[in-house]
Amino acid sequence: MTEKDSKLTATKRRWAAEGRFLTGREGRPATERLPPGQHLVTGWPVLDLGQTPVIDARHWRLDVTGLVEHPVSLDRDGFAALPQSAHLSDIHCVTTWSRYDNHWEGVSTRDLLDHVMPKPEARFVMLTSYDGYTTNLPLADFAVDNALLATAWEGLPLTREHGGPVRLVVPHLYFWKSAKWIRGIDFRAKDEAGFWERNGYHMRGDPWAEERYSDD
Ligand SMILES: Nc1nc2c(c(=O)[nH]1)N[C@H]1C(S)=C(S)[C@@H](COP(=O)(O)O)O[C@H]1N2
Ligand SMILES: [Mo]
Repeated sequence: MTEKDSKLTATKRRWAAEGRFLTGREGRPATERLPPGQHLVTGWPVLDLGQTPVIDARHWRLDVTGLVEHPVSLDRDGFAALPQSAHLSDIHCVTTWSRYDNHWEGVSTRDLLDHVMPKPEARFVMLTSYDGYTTNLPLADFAVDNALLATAWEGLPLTREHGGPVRLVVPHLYFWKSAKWIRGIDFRAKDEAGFWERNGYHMRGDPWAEERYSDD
């Protein structure tokens, strides 16, 4: 094993260990797929702040900053050079719709983490987007094995209205945590509220625990 390989293995082991402490996922009964208070839809609703940013792919960048060993500013080619993954997952929106079986392709958050190497004191991430949106989540949630920076849905490039060219998908949390048109990921020691979290939404947003609003 090279030194780099053993370092990667150590990081992956750390994410896995942190994931064990996640609440909610274990609390989910194996027979139930629809979280409480949700209803199933077959279409895919569009929800945003009322403006769809126009992002020229030639100028797109993803800046990874804060408590990481290797901060990066990735352009389209740098992002495409990262390992590519595919995941199948369900969407749960806090406005009560859920959509099953979404096929996503992109860069898994684990592979991004192995690229930037978060420092031990990093515990949260703040995501920023091209429309001015922000959202916060615990690093352990960001790092789950089926979370990804998605560039494709159902085999086609992610449309602009759904967050293309690149959006986050963290399937085990309400969908407001899955930032569309992502432009920055900042690693932090402390949890700070993003846009909806400042406006009454929950800091974590686990659909199985119905963590919809901050007073829940
Ligand atoms: N940049 C950005 N990301 C965002 C939002 C937004 O307004 N701006 N809305 C969030 C909310 S509330 C939801 S439910 C989902 C909606 O994603 P969709 O439009 O692809 O269904 O995106 C989330 N990510
Ligand atoms: Mo939402």
